[in-house]
Amino acid sequence: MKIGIACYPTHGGSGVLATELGISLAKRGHEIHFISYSLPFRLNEFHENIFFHEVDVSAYPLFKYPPYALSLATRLANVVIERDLDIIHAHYAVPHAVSGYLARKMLGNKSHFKIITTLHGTDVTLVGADPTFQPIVKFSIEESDGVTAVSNYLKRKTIEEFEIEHDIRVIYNFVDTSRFDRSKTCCERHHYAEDHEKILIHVSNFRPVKRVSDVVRIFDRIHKKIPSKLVLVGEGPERIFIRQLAKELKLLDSIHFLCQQEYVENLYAYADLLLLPSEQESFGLAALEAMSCGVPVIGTQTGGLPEVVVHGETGFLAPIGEIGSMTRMALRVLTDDGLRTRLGENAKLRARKNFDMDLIVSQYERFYEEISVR
Ligand code: GMT
Repeated sequence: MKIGIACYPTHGGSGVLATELGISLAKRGHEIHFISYSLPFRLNEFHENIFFHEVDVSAYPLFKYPPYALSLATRLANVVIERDLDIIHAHYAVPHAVSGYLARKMLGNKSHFKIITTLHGTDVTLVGADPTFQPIVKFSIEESDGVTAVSNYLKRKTIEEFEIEHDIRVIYNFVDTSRFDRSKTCCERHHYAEDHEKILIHVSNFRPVKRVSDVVRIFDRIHKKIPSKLVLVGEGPERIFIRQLAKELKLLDSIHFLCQQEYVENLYAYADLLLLPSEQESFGLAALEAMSCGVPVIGTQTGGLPEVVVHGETGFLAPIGEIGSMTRMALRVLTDDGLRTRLGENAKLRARKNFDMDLIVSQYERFYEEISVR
């Protein structure tokens, strides 16, 4: 099939997932066209069957806000015609699904491509709940030929939020378990911690919804009890405040602030625990990638995270903001080698059994086929 993927090119989960999906589909022989404002993260190597089409947005003085959705719609319509696409797969409803709809209207009978929209989370829970976007998010979902959600939670939430009657297929996020494998990665542990210290890790886009300050406060309590280091991976609006908090708590020497990492699996290879105390998480791709590397997760009972992390089996979940409980759970895991090994092994197995790339990409392929013949 010839598939256009419209996505954010950034390090957010939706962009990562869209890119990995495109790479995997290309390996299966499909022709993949990424359409975005810059080259997606994780796509910087040569891949056969993959093409990138950049969306240029003109900034005329009259435009206070350059209309990206319109430039994207125009580019999508061009690529559909030039490359004879069968499908546009929009990742994150706003603006990708809306631009896909516009492209279809622009082309009329010249093309019969299908629009598939994958809902990732904040497009429904935050952006979608905002009254300025709510009606257009609902419209773009209803006008898509096929809609997927990354968890059962997100499907329920979408139906509740938008009173959608359109069928929504749950297709979970996936991980390349052969790449996210502790035994295959290489990095020098001693760069991050002494032999006797434990390593905690947190990976996110540092938005308020991730509650990174809870990560630092949990670490503060742990650090007072056991020798440990915290590795913070990612960039985003909260990062500056988090650094300030770390300074106030006199933790700057014990926290490594790393920017976005292309090969985060190298860091998971030595991590003892992932902290993910998010306010909302429709799935939690970071949790899955850590689990695939055998790293237990301490997180919150929120959104779709319990569909990924099984409490007591692959990690522990607590109510949002319960720093005390999360600290106690983390200390248990860090000080009990047997428990940590058991959770890590279970996590690795769960990732392989339920969320392996091959398994989930096949589900997307079947969904494309189903929608194409409708
Ligand atoms: O808000 C974010 O964390 C970014 C967002 C994205 O679209 O890039 O992440 C969402 O999509 C990921 C991939 O499907 C999910 O794993 C994340 O749980 C989800 N984030 C939230 O729901 C907060």
